[in-house]
Amino acid sequence: MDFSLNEHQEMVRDMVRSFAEDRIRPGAGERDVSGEFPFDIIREMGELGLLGMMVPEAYGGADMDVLSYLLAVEELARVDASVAVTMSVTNSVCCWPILTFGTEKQKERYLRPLASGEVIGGFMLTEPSAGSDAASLTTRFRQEDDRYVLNGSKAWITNAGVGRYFVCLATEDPSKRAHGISAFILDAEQPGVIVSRPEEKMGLRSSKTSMVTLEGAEVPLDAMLGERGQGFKIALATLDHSRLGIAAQAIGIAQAALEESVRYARDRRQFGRPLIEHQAIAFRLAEMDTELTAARQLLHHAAWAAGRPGRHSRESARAKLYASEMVNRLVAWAVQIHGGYGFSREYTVERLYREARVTTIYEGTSEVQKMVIARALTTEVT
Ligand code: COS
Repeated sequence: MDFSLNEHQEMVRDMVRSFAEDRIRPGAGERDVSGEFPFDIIREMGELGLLGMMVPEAYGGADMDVLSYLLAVEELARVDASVAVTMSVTNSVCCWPILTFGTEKQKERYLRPLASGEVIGGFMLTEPSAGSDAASLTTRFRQEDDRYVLNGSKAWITNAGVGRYFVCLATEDPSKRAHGISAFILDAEQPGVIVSRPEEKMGLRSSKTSMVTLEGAEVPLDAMLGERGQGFKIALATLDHSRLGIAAQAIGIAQAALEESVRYARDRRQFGRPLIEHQAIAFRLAEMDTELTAARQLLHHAAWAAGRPGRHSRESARAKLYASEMVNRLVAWAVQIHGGYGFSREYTVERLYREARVTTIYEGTSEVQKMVIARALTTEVT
């Protein structure tokens, strides 16, 4: 068993790390306050191939493996989780399902602009009354001559207002639950797509998230993704993939929390010596390092599973569950180590504390991840 990264993966990690340090870190704190979306940075990331990382070169992508993508997400999140989520959403819930379930024509048409960063992508599943119970969604579609027409409300849509192409789930009959749902590639640049004011979020403040109302939104017939009635399976397979990105985001935030804590514990003196020479603090840092490494190994194992044929729902759920719960413990400890300074906006750990919070919630709560894992257990144990 070899735990090392290959040369290519190391190169991607190093390249993203230096881009994140040079271009993203300088304005991260300011953007957190202003909520300004970093269009320039996202465009540059497109030029670097970071928005279509797993898209083959034939469609303008960087043609990289899942682990390279996850390393990139981690490096971005270590510096600015808002940028990381904008990037991971475009890669994993927009490019990935189009690549996996799309027709040749759809791949040619939608992946190229997404992979180059010309446009940003997203995913419209959640609704005001359909969160964890995703099959209860009520956004309706009907066919009208040469197009589908969609009506309903989508909630918590990341990249709404800044993105153009969205994989959108809608039903032809809510009573059919999962089996009535189809997936569409929706172009948000049309009058039938109405984006509300961005949500005022606790963290990830410079990534944009809004409610979207579909009022007669039109989708051409050839922009249905996969077969009619297969949308729910497409959505869940997409989430199996995208949850890896959220785990990577959690790991990046945790890495930053650990680094900030070690630095602070080395510099800050109390009772005549640096904090790190107090066993209570040193042991806490050791626990942080261990939990972080455990989460990373679980994620890399899930990335390996994702590269194999068949479903990897349970591996993704475990990685996302553990990493997101882990980061919330770590950021709380990081704030504690910083004492009063950790409660101040002047210190990065305050932002990390807020950024971490959503990771146990979006792309499936911790409770949903446990449902996925527990269901696998019930069928596995005889
Ligand atoms: N990949 C592909 N197909 C899947 C799947 C997966 N990971 N998981 C389930 N399916 C299939 C099932 O096999 C079933 O198909 P059949 O009816 O043909 O047998 C169908 O999908 C319905 O599955 P199930 O009955 O298990 O669906 P549930 O309504 O019970 O939902 C959970 C299961 C809770 C796991 C799902 O609703 C979920 O993940 N919810 C959270 C949604 C989420 O993450 N929201 C955040 C949105 S993005 S911010």
